[in-house]
Amino acid sequence: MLVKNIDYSLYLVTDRSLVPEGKTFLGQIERSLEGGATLVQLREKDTETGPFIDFAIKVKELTRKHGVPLIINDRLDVALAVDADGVHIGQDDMPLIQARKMLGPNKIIGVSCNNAEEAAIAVRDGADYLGIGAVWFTATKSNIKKPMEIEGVKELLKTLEKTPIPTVAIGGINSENVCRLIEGSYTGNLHINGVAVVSAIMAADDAKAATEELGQLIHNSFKKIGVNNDKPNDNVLDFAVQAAKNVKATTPMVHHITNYVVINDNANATLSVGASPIMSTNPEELEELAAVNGAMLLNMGTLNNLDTMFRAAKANAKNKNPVILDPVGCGATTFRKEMVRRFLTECDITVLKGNGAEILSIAGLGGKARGVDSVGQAEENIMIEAVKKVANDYGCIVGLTGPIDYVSDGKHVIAIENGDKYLPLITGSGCMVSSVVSCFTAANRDNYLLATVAAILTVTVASEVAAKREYVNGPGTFRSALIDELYNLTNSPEKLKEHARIRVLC
Ligand code: 3NM
Repeated sequence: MLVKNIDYSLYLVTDRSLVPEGKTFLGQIERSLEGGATLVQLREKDTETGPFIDFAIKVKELTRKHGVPLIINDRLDVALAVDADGVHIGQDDMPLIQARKMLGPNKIIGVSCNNAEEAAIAVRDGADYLGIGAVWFTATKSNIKKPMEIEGVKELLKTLEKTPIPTVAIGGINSENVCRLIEGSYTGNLHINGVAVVSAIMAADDAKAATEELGQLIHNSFKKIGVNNDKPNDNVLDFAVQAAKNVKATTPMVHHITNYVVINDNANATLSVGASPIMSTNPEELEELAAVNGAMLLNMGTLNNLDTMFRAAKANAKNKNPVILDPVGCGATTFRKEMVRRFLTECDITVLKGNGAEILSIAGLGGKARGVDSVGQAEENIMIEAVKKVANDYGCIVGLTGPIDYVSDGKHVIAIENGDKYLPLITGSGCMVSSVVSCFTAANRDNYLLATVAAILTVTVASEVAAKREYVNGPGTFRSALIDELYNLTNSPEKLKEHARIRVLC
C-alpha cells in the first residue's frame, strides 16, 4: 500500500497483555478491523525479533485484506522485514531523520509528541503524522508524568496551525470521553485527525462492537465540528455493487469492433457479466446497431476496420451511447500514434482504457516512468499526472491498468490495488477489462467515472478469486476460471466490498 490519504480517525494500537481470556491476540485485531479500525500499529515491547516478524506477517495479511495501513512501533528492522506501511517512533527511539533515510519517502512515519517543541521538530524533520499524548492517565502506559488533557491538546494544535500535519491523540481515550476530546480540542482551524486507542479495543470482550461504537462517536463528533468524515470508499463500493446489478438487470448490447486475438474472450467476458455482445465489423449495419446499442467498444489491436471504427464511434455518440476506446499498442508506431490522436480528437470518446505504457504515451510522459510494474510514490505521481492530463485534454474518463489501476475524470483519481499475477500472462486481459468497462458504462450512464472503477474492480477482484481456485495452476486454467468468477462475482456483487482495495486519491 502506498502512503496516500491515510484515514487516521480510529487508530488501533495493540497490546497483547490486554487480550481477555478466551480471546486471541490476532482475533482481537481481526475483529477490530471488521469493526472499522482505520490504521493498526503493532506495538510489541517484549517479543523477540523472530516471533515479532512472524506475527507481523499475519497481521499484515489482515490489514491488507481490509485496506488498512500497518504501522510497526519503534522497530524499523521489523517494519523493513515485513514491508509494513510505516513505523511509529517515540522521543527516545531512533531519530526521525535516520528513520526516514532507512525507510525512504514512501513509508508513513509517525512521531510521539508531548509538547509544541517536540511537535515542531517532528514537522521540520518530515513526520507524516504526530501522536499527541498522553491525553489522560492510563494503566496501559505507566510512565506518564503529566497528562495534557483536552486543553493541552488544543494548545498544541494551535501551535501547528501554520504547519498543519495529521495528528492522532492517545492516552486514556474511550467511548466515554472521545467526543469531548474531538470537539473540545478543535481550535476553530485545526482538529485532531483521529484517536489512537489500546485498552478500549484490545481489552474489550467484543472488539468489533467496541470499534464500531468508537467509530460512530468519532464520526458524529467530526460532523459536529464540520469535518466530512464520510468514507469516499463507501460511496464508490456501494455504486460498484449497484452497477454490477444494473448490468444483469438491463442486459445491454455491447457492440465490439475488437481485435482477432481476443474476440472470443471479449464476447465471453461480456456474457459473463450479464451483457450481450455483438462483434460485427460490417459497415452496412453499424448505424442500425447504434440505435439499439448499450455501448460501443473500439479496440485498436488489429487496425483493419479503421473507417468502420470511426463511423461506428460517431454513430454511437450520436445515439448518446458511451464509446470506449482501447488504444492497444498506441505508442508502438507512428501510424498508431496518429490513429489514437484522431480517435480522441475527432470522436466523442467516453472512456479511454489502456495500460500504463499506452496512457503514458498519449500523455506525452512515456519516458518518465521507470516501468509500469513499479509502484513507488514517484511512479504513482506520474500515473496520476498522466490520467488527469489525458482526461482533461480529451474530456473523457481515463482508466489506466497495471499492477495498480488508476481511473480519472480529470479531477478525481481513484486507485484500485486488486489484481492477480496471472492477469498479464493471458492475452487480452486488458481487452477483457475494456469489454467489462463497456458493459458497466452501458448500464450506468449516470456516472461514467464510477462505472469504470466498478468494471475494473470487478475484473481484478474476479482474477484474485479465480487464481485461488484449487485447480488453477497456470495461465490456461486461470483463463477459464476468470470467466467463471466474472459470472459468479456479478451474481453476488456484494462480495466486491469484501475484496476491494481502493483508494480515493483526490
Ligand atoms: N502511548 P490506552 S499513551 C501507547 O502518550 C501509548 O504517547 C502514549 O493506551 C503516549 O488507549 C499510550 O489504553 C497508551 O489508554 C494508551
